[in-house]
Amino acid sequence: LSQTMDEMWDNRSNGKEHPNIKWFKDAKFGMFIHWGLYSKLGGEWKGKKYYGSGEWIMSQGKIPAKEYEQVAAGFNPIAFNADEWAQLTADAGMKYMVITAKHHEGFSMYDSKVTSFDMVDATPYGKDPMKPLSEATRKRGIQFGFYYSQFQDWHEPNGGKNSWDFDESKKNYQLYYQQKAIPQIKELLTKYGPLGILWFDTPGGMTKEQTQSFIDSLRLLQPGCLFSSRVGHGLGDYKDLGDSEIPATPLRGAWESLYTHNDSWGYIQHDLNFKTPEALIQLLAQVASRGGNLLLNVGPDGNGRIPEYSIRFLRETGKWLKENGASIYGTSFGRIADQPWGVSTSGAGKQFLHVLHMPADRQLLVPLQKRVVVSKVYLLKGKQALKFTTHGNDINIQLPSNLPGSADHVVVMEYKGS
Ligand code: FUL
Repeated sequence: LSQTMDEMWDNRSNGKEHPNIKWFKDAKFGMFIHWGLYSKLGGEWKGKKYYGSGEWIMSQGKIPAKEYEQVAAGFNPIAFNADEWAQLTADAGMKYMVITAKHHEGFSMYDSKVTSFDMVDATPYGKDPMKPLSEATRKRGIQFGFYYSQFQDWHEPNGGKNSWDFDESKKNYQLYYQQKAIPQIKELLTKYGPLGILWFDTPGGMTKEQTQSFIDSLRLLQPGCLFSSRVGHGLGDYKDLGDSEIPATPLRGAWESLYTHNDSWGYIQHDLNFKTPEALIQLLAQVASRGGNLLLNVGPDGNGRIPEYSIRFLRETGKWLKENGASIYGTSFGRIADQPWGVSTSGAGKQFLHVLHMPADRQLLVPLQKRVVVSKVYLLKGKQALKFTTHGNDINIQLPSNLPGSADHVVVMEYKGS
């Protein structure tokens, strides 16, 4: 029997959804932040530039764990300002934040009692940035969550995937889980208030049964927290797609596409390939048209500054959302297949038509599967009514000729019937 990935996902929990999944499904847009020691390196080690994703520099450069530890001694992100990061997230129209508590490099970006390779003990900064950030974020009504690389830990002799330093065949993954990952995840679930999400990454070293009991024990600490599917074995409360992946057609259930603003998750000083506000708005509309969330990453530098381009372009995106948010938040996938002019999202009794490419003749052809009675058509911004005609099942909408430029003109089509 061939099951599509989508069907498998829908069946994974026997149709039982986490009671808190609603906020996630409605949120549609989240802030992802990759911040660690790699941010200080900025894609450069011993005078050599690296062009992969910044947070992989330790692996790319095969840097021994002991040597890499030294980076912490120079990590002093004094420009970090929790309120600024949280405010940017709010200004961008993002409804949740996920930040790296520990990435594959193994460094804890918070005050951990489990190891001294953490922000408080190992750096001149000496403070826990996650505490004020979690508070500043929640204060603005935004869900706060942590990314945690549960299996890959290149700093620990028993952690996953550091084979340039340690002999993989001699590793005791269970010991690593017991001594570092599990106690650390428990810290994250108990010291930072109610988390919206625990964003696991790169599973390994656990059977499905072990993963299930791992989840069960964590649930006791915060039953309300959602777990991402990268916990492994098809478990978790919602599905994360692959990095920078968008499905070609709608996908049911709760899920998330993850993209980064330039071409790297962690800060790289020589990567200035930032997506324009127009590109970000169109990406968000496309992901929403498939029924998912866009988790968009920024990579702050070693001083604790979010790149200027990210700040500017995210704010621009947020301006568009202020006027057009009704076509994104709380919507489900579009019922109209992709058209040359763009994509659609659905609200109750309406379709939002996202005009990403303006047709030269300003005619919007909307083919419908079946006949519906269209009662009203108007521009979402400004509510200007639009003329339309019906041809069989198709609707033809006339757009005004004097529309100012926009990455996404949203047309609302209200109708009776389903
Ligand atoms: C991947 C990681 O290996 C990357 O470094 C990044 O964190 C991305 C979001 O997920 O699996």
